[in-house]
Amino acid sequence: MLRKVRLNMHKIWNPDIECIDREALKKLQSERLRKVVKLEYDNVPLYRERMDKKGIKPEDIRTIDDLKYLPFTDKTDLRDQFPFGLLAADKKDIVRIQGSSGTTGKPIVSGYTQNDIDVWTEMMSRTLTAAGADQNSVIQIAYGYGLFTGGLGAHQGASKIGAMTIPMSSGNTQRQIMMLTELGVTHICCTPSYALYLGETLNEMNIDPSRLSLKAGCFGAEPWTEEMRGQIEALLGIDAFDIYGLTEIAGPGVSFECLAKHGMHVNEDHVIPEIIDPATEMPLPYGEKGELVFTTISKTGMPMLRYRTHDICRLHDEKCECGRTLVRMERLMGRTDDMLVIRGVNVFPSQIEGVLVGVQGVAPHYMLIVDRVKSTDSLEVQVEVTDEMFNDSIGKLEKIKHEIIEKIKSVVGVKAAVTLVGPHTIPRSEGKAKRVIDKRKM
Ligand code: DLL
Repeated sequence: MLRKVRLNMHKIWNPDIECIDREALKKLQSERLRKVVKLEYDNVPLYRERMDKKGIKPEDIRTIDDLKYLPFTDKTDLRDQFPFGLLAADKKDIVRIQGSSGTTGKPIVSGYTQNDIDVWTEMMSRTLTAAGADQNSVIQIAYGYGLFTGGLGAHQGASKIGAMTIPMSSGNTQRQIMMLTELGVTHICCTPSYALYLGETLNEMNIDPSRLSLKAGCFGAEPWTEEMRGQIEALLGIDAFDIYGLTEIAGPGVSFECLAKHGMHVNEDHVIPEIIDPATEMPLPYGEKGELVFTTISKTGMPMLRYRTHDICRLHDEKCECGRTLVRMERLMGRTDDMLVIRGVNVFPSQIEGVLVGVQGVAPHYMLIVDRVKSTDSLEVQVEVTDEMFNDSIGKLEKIKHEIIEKIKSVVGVKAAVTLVGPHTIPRSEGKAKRVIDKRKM
C-alpha cells in the first residue's frame, strides 16, 4: 500500500523542543522537576507525608538524576484521595475534570488547570502533526467525548493545528462512514479495534478506500499489535499511528509515533518517563522491559509524582530517522493488571492477538475465556473465521483450529482450547475493546 503521508516525514510541530539537544532537555527537565516537587510538597499532604517519611525535602531534588529518591504514586492513591485530595492548585483554578471508569468501583478523576489543558493540547498538536495533519486536514474524531480523554484531547489538538475538526464521538458507524466519505476526511482518530470495524464495514458496503481522501489515523487507548496495524492499513489504505496517554497524566498525546513507526516519542519536556522493575521498584536502563512510570513536570492542577501506570514496555534512546530526539516507548505489551496467569504462565492478550492475526482464514476478533475447573486453569480462545472460511469444509476449519492451538503453545507457552465462531458473532466495540472474560474473578 502506497504511504500517502511519506512526504511529511520532516514536518514537526515544535522542532525546538521535539529535536532538542539532550543536555539542554535535561536542564529544562531538572528546572521543571524542582519546581513541581516544591509545588507538590507545599500543597499536597500525601506527597508531603511520603517525602517526609523518606526524609526528603524539595531542596534535595536538584536534577532529574534525583528522581529515584522520590516516592511513587499509584491508582489506589487517586481512588483514596477521590475527588480532590491530590490537587496542588486552588479548586477555583481547575477548569476541567476528566476521568476514567477503570475496572473496579470508584472512578478516578483528574483536575486540569488552563495551563494543563494548554500543555495537553500542545502534546496532541505534536501528535497529529507527526501523523501528517495540518491546517488543510479534515480530522474526524471518533473517540468518545466526555469524561474519557480521547474525544476532547484529540479535538483540542486538531483545533490548535487549524484542521477542520469533526467531533463525531464514538458509535453510529453508518453516520461515521457517511461523514468519512462526504466530508473528505483525511485523518481519523479512534481506537484501533474501532478502526478495524470501520474498515470491515466499508468493505461490506463495497466502498473502495482508495476513493476516500483518508491518509492516516491516530489510534490508541487500548493494546494492539503490529499485525493489527497491517490489517488496518490495508483495509483503510492509510498509515496507522500508535498514540498513547492516560487520564492521570493528560489524555492522548503523552507519546506519539512518527512515520518511522518504531515506538512513540514521549513528550519529555512535560513528562519524565522511567521504566522500573515492578517487583523491586528499581529503575531499569533503556532497552529493558518493565513498568512505565511518569512524573509530570509542567502540570499545575494535579501533577503526578512517579506515577505507576502498570503499562509494560521498553524505552529506547536510539536516534530516530525523523529527527526528533525525544525518547521512544515501544508498543505496549499490556498491563501488569491485564496479565493473565494461566497454570503459572504469564499470558498477555496481545500475545494471543499476535498469533491470531497471523493465521489465514480468521478475523482479528476474539475473546479469551479463562476459568478454573477442578483447581486447574483453563483458557478458551474464541475467534471468528472469515466469511469465505465459514463456508469452507470442516476439514479446513479443523486444520485452522489445530494451527492456532500449536502456535499459541509455541508463542505463549500454554495449551488453549480454540473455538471457531461465525463471522460477526464476537461483540464489536466502539471504544476500548473487551477481550477477556475471567470467570475465576467472578
Ligand atoms: O485511554 C487516553 C487515550 C485516549 C490514549 C485516546 C490514546 C488515545 P485512559 O482511559 O485513562 O486514557 O486509559 C489509559 O489505556 O494506561 C494504557 O493501559 C491504555 N492505553 C492508552 N493508549 C494505549 C496504546 C486513555 N496506544 C490506559 N496502546 C493506559 C496500548 C494504551 N494501551
